[in-house]
Amino acid sequence: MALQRISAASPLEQILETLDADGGVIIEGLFEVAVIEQMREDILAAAADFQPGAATQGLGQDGKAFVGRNTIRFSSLGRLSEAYFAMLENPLYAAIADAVLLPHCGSYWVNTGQAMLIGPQSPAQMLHRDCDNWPAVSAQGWPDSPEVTLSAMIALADVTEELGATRVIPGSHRWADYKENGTAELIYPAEMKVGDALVYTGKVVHGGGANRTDDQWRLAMHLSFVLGWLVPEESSPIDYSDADLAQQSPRVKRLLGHQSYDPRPHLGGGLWLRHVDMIETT
Ligand SMILES: O=C(O)CCC(=O)C(=O)O
Ligand SMILES: [Fe+2]
Repeated sequence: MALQRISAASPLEQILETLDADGGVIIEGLFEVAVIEQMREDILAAAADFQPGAATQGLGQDGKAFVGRNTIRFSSLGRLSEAYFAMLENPLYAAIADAVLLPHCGSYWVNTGQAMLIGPQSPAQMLHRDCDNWPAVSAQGWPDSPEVTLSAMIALADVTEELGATRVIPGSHRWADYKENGTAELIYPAEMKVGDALVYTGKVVHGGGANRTDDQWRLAMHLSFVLGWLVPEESSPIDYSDADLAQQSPRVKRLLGHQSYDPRPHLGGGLWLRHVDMIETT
């Protein structure tokens, strides 16, 4: 089954219906090319400081195997590029995240914004579900458990199957068995032009593709959100000081952990408090 491609100019309802039906959708032109080109330039300038295969995802050798021997990854992208903050303000991605995540939380925050550069001659990444970062929540009541995370794989330059386009199994977000990750015949490569993004829920099976070229890099970045009552992958709250974010909007401050979590209108308590009080944004 193919992933659907939808223009960013399409009605939100149509995008949400497709995402709900397939678990992922390619949104053409989701991000402004000028913003993405700035991001690409800043990511490429920083990439020389990071060794291929060095990222551990916090899991040592297991994490390295997940990331890949010739893949360069790094995060804290707002420390490298103003473009990151513009991406966090993207109104369509915000509307999709609101629709998918706010039924389960008072607010969500950044899970990670991460450069994911797949080097030449890399094998495909193992197929997986991103919601498996929070397995107790996701496995309980699967496949009707809450959506915990929403991700975008964003093309920083054109991404082809040969370069290692993300492979997705449309419909796998509804499979009866949470542990079933499918097989290669079911995958669909999310080929994209610069500025397009594959938006997918945490429940859909996917993985980075093989880079079969001898000398080209797959230039993409990942930007994901997670429910505000779960711990994100990236420690944004300590990566950015209050002063770093002084000029940013309340939304960006909240996304980067500079605001407490208020569960309302859902049940739950206030979280991420300072001196038992709410951290407010202004
Ligand atoms: O690099 C990619 O295309 C996908 C990476 C991914 O899915 C992950 O690391 O969770
Ligand atoms: Fe993933």
